[in-house]
Amino acid sequence: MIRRICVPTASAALCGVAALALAAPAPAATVSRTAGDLTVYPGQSPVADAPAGAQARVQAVETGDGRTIVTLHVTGLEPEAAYGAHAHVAPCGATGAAAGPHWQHRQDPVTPSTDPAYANPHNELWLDLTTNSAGNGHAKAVVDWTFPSAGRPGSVIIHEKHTATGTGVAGTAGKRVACLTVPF
Ligand SMILES: [Cu+2]
Repeated sequence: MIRRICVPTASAALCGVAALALAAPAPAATVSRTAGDLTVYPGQSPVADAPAGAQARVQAVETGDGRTIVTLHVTGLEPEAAYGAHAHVAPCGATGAAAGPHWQHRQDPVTPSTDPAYANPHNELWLDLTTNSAGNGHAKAVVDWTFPSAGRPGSVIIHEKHTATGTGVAGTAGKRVACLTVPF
């Protein structure tokens, strides 16, 4: 049996198709929903900074079949700019560094993690986006796992450029220009 599953968000519905076995999977469940002013770290980047007053909204949904969907919406960033974004391990602090490294599903034994086997969008939450002419943008990450009961990410960091994927640079996206604390 094939059923269409839709998850309402503030702006639209996220829809997917799920195949149901004899026993129906658990229904989709919203894990967390966070919205607010971004903590901005001005003057970090000549490429794409984060203006004061920029806002973000993050929602995490467990689909009920072992997957997790995380969405990011931003407003008030620089227009037509290519930002990187990821879930990081710690909440936002006074500097971008306070959020710590990227949160990983399978922890890379090497720090910093720039090995594409670990620093990739299946093992981390990558939410890169390009803003429109008004400075607004959105991104969605879909991963094949759910969050552990303890040790979840603490924030989403916005970086000055899109995320690199090559060996030795995987996961890097330049300066940290803004942050939203997200209790995932
Ligand atoms: Cu990051």
